[in-house]
Amino acid sequence: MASPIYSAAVDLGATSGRVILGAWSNNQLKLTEAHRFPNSYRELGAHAYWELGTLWHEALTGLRKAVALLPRGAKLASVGVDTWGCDHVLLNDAGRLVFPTHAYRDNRTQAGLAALAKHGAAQLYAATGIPNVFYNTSLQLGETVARCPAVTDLATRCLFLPEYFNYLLSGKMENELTVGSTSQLIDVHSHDWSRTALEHFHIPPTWFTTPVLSGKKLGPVTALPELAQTQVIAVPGHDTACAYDAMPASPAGGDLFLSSGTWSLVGFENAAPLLGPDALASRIANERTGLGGYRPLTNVPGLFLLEQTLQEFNARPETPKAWDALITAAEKLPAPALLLDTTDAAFMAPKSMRAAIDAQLKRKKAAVPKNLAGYTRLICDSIARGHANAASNFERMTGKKFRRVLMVGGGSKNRLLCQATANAIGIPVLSFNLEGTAVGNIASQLIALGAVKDLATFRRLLSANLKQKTYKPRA
Ligand code: LFR
Repeated sequence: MASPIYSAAVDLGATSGRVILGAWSNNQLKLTEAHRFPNSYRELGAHAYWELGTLWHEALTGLRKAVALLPRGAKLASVGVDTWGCDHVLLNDAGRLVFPTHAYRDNRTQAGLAALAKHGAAQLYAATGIPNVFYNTSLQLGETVARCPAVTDLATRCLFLPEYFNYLLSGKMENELTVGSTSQLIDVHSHDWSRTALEHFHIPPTWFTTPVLSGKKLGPVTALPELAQTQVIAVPGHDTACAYDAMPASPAGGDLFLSSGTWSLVGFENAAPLLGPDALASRIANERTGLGGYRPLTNVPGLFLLEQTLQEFNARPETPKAWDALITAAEKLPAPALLLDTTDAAFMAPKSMRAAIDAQLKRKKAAVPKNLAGYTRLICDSIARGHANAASNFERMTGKKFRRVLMVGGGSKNRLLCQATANAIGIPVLSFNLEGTAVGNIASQLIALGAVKDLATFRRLLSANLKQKTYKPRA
């Protein structure tokens, strides 16, 4: 038996981060969670920022723990980093941060969002394939440059968060395509930055270099002496691109992908982008795969609504048993008479999620839920309706008929959400108890190391060993 190949995924989400150790042997991937930690943005005055020092500290702690898990004499071959999209740092050539790192939920982009909606959204959609959404990097950098113009004298580089962590690990500054494609600044027809978009937002083109594709070896880890022989590999830096790579998709097609977490990313892989007024009105984002393909998707507000509500009730279930009790109570309730419009701007970063939900219901003259189970039921059914709307938009625009939904991420453990999604779309949901983002991250490393031929091979091998649960649609 060949000895296993060990790779680590640093996988940072907006509400939690983890470092996962992958061991590949006999065509099977075994995952061990080395470290998990909470993450949240913090408000300072009127703005919201990420705590990068804390994230870096936790990433290093996780890597040390991953190394401690290795059998005697074994080496960590590689490490890759993925994070949520859009957020970025501005640096000078010496790698010093010259501007604080805002969180994408900061409301600083509202004026730009409204201005672009009035003028320019369609041209930018034609250029980048990305709709006008409040979190876009384009709006964020546009605001930075307009409000703090001196930043253009200080900054020489813009790195997205996974690229910044790659830099801290390896000393190499590189932009990468998948996370770049969340920005609304990549040309939808090439693998490079869009001049049209950069000019529109007055963003210096010199801040970026041509993005590398997934699998590029950046060099050995320089940040930790014990990892001096470990390669830093540029994996798909965008967590959603990693999650999509991990989908055990049928080679025959017909699968709709759903990565369910803070957001629900509903989409599929396609040879070409979906463009034009209908795609723009349906908020379809033509994000990119690690090798430059297209993954048209809709970003449906997801479990952020539930997470925030649980926090407010001070009742976040801490164990699987406690989760089960909450979900069982919610399932027993009658279906809500009216579902939420989860795209309501009031749900994006509310002071109180419960109050925002109640306000929408009152506006629509619907009764507010009586208890936490009631909110849980309403939120899950409403998120599922969002999934179904996205699916029917894709079918209308492409003439495709999806046969199954493949679901990964935290939400795939929530049977209420899985069942509601099957019911709302009317096709089976296959849920995989899979850390999709970490698996996709490690898949790219294994391919770059030559341990697996390509992504299709990885998916085939992965499917052979995956546990799945099927939710058939019910009337
Ligand atoms: C999910 C995700 C989404 C992106 C959102 C904001 O974690 O990366 O794909 O739209 O976060 O960046």
